[in-house]
Amino acid sequence: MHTDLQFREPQNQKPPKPGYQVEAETQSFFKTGYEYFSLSSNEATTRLISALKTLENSNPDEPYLWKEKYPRAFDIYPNTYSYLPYFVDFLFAQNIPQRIRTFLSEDLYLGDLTLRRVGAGQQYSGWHRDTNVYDSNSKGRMPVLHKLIFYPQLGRPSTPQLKIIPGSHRRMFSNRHIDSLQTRILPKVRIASSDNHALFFNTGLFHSAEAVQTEHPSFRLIYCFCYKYQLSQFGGREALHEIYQKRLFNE
Ligand SMILES: O=C(O)CCC(=O)C(=O)O
Ligand SMILES: [Fe+2]
Repeated sequence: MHTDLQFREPQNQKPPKPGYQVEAETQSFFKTGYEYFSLSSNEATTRLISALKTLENSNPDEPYLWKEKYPRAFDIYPNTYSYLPYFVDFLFAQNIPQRIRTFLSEDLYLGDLTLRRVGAGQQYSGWHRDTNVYDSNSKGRMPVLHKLIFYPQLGRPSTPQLKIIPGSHRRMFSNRHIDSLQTRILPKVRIASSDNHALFFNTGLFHSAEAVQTEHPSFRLIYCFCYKYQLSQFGGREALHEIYQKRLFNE
């Protein structure tokens, strides 16, 4: 006769609690959904910043051009990554792959990157989650992407760039209107332009771009990170995927 008796724990011996350890940074990232961290100064970063400064005053070299993606927001077209190698160099010079491993305890892959120039006027993008599920309709990429955004200061006074609501990635209401109430009542964190800081965040977090109120445009360098199997969602960027993976595993 079958009996499961042999699998029982001895009566007077409590089984140990399953033990596991989660790094403090991983826990913190899970809770807040973002990390705003200092960059180190190095040659690759200096090169990138001076290239951005040049682009502040001139158009990209032909055949590349600024193309309006949203009102007042222009991206380098047809893509940013092949315009200069500095955009990918920056990631490795700043140990971003290692940082991602610390925040998430796994590797992510680079799906795309874009340099965006935003001109003065009303904010081009208000409160949103890049991926949402309202009344069982989903919008945006799945699973949710993580982004690294660098808002360079380029020798100007620091200005507000983005607002985020810490922890909001863990708290999505299925009713859009109730969900958006969070943006009225919860504490926000403001991210300002800086040549020596960058933001890494879960894009399920509520975030909102600040209006540009200066004469000069404001820049953001946006990197989209995803799981390996999601790379196919970024059609036309296969060469970038290869460049990133080669460096990720060989450096
Ligand atoms: O341009 C910005 O500051 C924010 C852009 C944004 O919402 C995004 O990349 O998901
Ligand atoms: Fe967004």
